[in-house]
Amino acid sequence: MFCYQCQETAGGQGCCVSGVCGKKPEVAMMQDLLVYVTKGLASVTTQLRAEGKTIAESVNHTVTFNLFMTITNANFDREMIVARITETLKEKDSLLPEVQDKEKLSQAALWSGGEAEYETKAATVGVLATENEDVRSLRELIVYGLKGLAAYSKHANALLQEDGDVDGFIQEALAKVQDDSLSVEELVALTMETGKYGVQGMALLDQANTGAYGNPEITQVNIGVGTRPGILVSGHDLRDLEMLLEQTKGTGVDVYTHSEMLPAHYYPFFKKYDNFVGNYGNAWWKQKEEFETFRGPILMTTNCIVPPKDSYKDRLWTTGAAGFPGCRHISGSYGEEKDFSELIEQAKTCQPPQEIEKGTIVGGFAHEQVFALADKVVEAVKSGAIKKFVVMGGCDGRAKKREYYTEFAQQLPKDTVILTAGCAKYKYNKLDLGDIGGIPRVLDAGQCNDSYSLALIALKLKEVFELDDINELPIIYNIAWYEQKAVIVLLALLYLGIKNIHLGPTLPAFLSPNVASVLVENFGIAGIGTVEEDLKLFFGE
Ligand code: SF4
Ligand code: SF3
Repeated sequence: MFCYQCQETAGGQGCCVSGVCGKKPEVAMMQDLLVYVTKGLASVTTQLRAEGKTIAESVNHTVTFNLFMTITNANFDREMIVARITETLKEKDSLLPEVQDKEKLSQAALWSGGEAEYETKAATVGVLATENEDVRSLRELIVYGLKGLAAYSKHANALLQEDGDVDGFIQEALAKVQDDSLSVEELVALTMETGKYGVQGMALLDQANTGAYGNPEITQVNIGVGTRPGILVSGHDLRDLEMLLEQTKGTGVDVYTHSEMLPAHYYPFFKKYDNFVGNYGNAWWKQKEEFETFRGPILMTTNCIVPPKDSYKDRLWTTGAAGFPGCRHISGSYGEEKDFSELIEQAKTCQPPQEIEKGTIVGGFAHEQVFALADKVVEAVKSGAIKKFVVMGGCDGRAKKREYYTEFAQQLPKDTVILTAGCAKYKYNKLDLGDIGGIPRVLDAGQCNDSYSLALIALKLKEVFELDDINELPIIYNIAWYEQKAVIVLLALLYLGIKNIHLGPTLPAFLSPNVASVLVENFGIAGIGTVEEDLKLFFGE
């Protein structure tokens, strides 16, 4: 196996023996093959579109679902992945006869085989199949961005929102990364275009979420526990949460959020459920301790799954693109009502969660809420009460080096406000950082996809202050990354023209030295230093 798609990759180089995330080589190989056959399908659909044909929504969904399954920590179930490969080949083979000019198709589009051949084929189609290091780097940067974009599209699709342009682009880009005739310059341009569609995909998801559940609003979220048994929901899929809340009504079972599901509390729609008690615990990587003490069933709607301990494995359930061998999976396609009854029955037999924290945390500062506070914010900037905003969104992770973000938040000058989204916030959202004239110093917009809100807020401030360039705003970007959703967020910010983003705790292993220098020269991308060095760099103090 070879995988270097996430920040925790072995030795900062690549996982070759087994994944630091727990991904076994036999799973990694099948994921490589799933990506390959999905590229083949994308080559076919892209050619069909060029020939004037329309592609069915179900085919678009196959592509996004497949990519989502290969995101870090989403799916560890080899059998599920093998089944997807078989289905995808079948779908591709049924479309193939419709293509008029087969010369335009990639090798992946023309390959087909039975399960017995998967292993041998997988060994030839991984990341290292591209020999030129810079081409490989750009191809993977694009594919990882597409994985993030596919995940966000899939969440929007779950709420029956579609954007055919985004799907068309994902497939076209997948077709292009197989094309050996593309130059490095063309691949750089395709990277930027991926960012453009990243913005469009996040906008689609924002519309889907706010259309279904209202605009996030300032909310105090309970981090303590109640006295009844509970179900813990993690991941990013709000539609799954809605179905679970409906089905737990009046059952005596409470529902709590974990990690990336926390922002669900900010939506007006979910406030009507009396049994929606609060948020339990912290970011994804604390699962081993927190799922144990939770005592009830846990539903993983997406990434990030930490391979479970035996002590709670029978309480861990997956749905959607998530999967783990030996854990029960709840099926249900787009628009279908999923049946959570077994999980709810299990909850009834469990002890209430053990209290690990008490109190509340505040969030809900997505675009509309911040726009509603715009006068106050603008006044605070004009009066000098707020000197700078610091975007500290992105992912959390286990690396010790990430303590940097806690210290950085603590040591920031008191006239700065942190804007955040994603699970990176758990590094500082329980510190008492105070407020500036009633504006909390940590404004949490929501999930990682709600980084879109942060971009809208920046654009709004640019308009209010009548600036020509978004980079003239008093905003610093110090972003943490872990998996591929963060890659699409980064590409989206670059597309919006944001420069001098600091990315940590380490730069991606998949950036070759040459590709990294393109990013440094054109966008001023940089890593992080020590807290002291960086505070000096940003504030000259
Ligand atoms: Fe390694 Fe990350 Fe790939 Fe897992 S996802 S195998 S930790 S690079
Ligand atoms: Fe977190 Fe996975 Fe990235 Fe969605 S839950 S931000 S790491």
